[in-house]
Amino acid sequence: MDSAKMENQTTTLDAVVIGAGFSGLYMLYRLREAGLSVRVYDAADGVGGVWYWNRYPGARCDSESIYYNYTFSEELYKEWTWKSKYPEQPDILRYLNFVADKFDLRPDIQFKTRIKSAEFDETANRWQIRTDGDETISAKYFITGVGCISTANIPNIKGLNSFKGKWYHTGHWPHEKVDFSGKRVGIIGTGSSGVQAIPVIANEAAHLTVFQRTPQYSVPARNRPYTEEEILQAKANFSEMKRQVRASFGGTTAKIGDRPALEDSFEERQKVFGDAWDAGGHAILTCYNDLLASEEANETVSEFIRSKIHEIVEDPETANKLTPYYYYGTKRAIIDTDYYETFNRSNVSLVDVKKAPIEEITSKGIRTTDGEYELDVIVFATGYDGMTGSLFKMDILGRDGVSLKEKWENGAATRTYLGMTSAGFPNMFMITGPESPSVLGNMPITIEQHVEWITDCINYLREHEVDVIEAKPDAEAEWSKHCGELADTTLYTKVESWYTGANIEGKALGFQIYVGGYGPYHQKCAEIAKNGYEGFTLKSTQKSLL
Ligand code: NA7
Repeated sequence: MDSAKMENQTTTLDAVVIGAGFSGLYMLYRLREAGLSVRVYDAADGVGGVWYWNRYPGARCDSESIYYNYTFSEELYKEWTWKSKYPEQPDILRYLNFVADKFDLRPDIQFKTRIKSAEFDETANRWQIRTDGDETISAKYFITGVGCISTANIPNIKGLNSFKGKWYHTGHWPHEKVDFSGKRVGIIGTGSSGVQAIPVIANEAAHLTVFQRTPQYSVPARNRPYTEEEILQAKANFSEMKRQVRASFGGTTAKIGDRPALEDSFEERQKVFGDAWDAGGHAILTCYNDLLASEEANETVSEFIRSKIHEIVEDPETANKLTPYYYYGTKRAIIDTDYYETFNRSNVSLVDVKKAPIEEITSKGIRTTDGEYELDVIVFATGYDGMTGSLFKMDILGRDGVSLKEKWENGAATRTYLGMTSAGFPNMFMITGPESPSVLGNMPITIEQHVEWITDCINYLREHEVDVIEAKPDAEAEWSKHCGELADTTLYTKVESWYTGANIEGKALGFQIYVGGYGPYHQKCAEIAKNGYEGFTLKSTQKSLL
């Protein structure tokens, strides 16, 4: 189907959606079902979003497969079968391709096209959107599904161009296999991507040198194939699972402990943490109800993981270098397969680049203040310009030609209403935008809620002949304040991480995630809709409704 109209070289649509990942695919499905003409644009030449680009060795999701799904279609849920507890990148990409085929989404997706700018035309009450192919699209609704971590961060290290070997970023991995056999490989970065890639690359490379700036806590994933019985049970339990995840704190059925950590004795806590460690995954973070709120409580779990690092890593000096001291869980909690064990291998070495920083990349490798490391390949596992990076890459101009970047002072003053809209940017919606719960949980669940809320909102506007919806500045200020106050009750704001923008040189610091949990957030959004879109100004060209 292609219901776009071409007028004077301008494509006219009801809605433009950016991104063909989990967000964009579902948004397309819903809006098309609602009878809108809609087109999704994506720079990639296939669906998948971050899962299209993140093809690095070991890439895997840290949400359990049975929850890392769309839940809007029971038929879809029952038709797809996951192989293992934590889905690997090729499987997730296959899943999203399966979804695109099942719902015949591709005809309304324009691949290999990047949106360069979007400007709100106040006379026509429409968005004028331009692509990198100089196509202009006029759309009533402008919807971003650009993901929270999709703009790669390649640190500005002197000399990269002079490097004679090959280099890659984990978020822009080649489609063909990168052969590390017999190679001297260096990897910079030990976040989730580095922790997943390191054991896999170490298995293949002649030598792997890990350049670590901040040591990380990581907990074994204990990934394994699902049994047939588990799959049958998950499918049979679909309706109950869907109900639970949508009302939950983080988009899974995981229960949060019912008591503070210090209510238990040291021995009791060791048992609780030990059981969670043995079970694997993120269970350890939810054993008690105050691990992310109380410094003392957090220290108990942090110290437990530190003791595990020292148990696993044979060389005490390496174990010391690998030992973190920030509050566990305030940077994205990582789960792994044999991460710490990998440092017992004779072909792996660890370089502390906080102590001896990287000075430059030379033609032969990486030079730190301590010496030069000769390498054939450099892997940047250096993360992303999160939350706002992909939004700021486009020139989004709202009322009076003010750009989103200007309004948000380059991230220093990010203000949204519900993390989905921003005053001065009418008829624009952000799926999992800043100040929504987004990355603090199992993304597909919160994406579905956003997509459904946006669809309901657009349907409401159409039914009530409303041309323009726009967040009121006071409602937005209130929401941003609320998000900040909630965040300040946690330890998240006390640690530098990509959540706070601290990983990007020169980026303004600010914690931009709603920490109140998926369920309560979903309820709040539903109430606002029920009250006739409280906090928004709704205008029609004939009449002003509010
Ligand atoms: P992360 O979690 O942002 O990790 C990036 C890593 O790269 C981290 O260890 C950084 O150290 C390190 N880094 C970044 N810049 C440099 C420079 N200039 N020198 C040395 N080391 C550097 O990104 P990931 O891709 O691993 O994971 C992103 C998310 O994807 C993850 O949270 C999941 O949600 C999925 P630092 O800690 O900043 O000192």
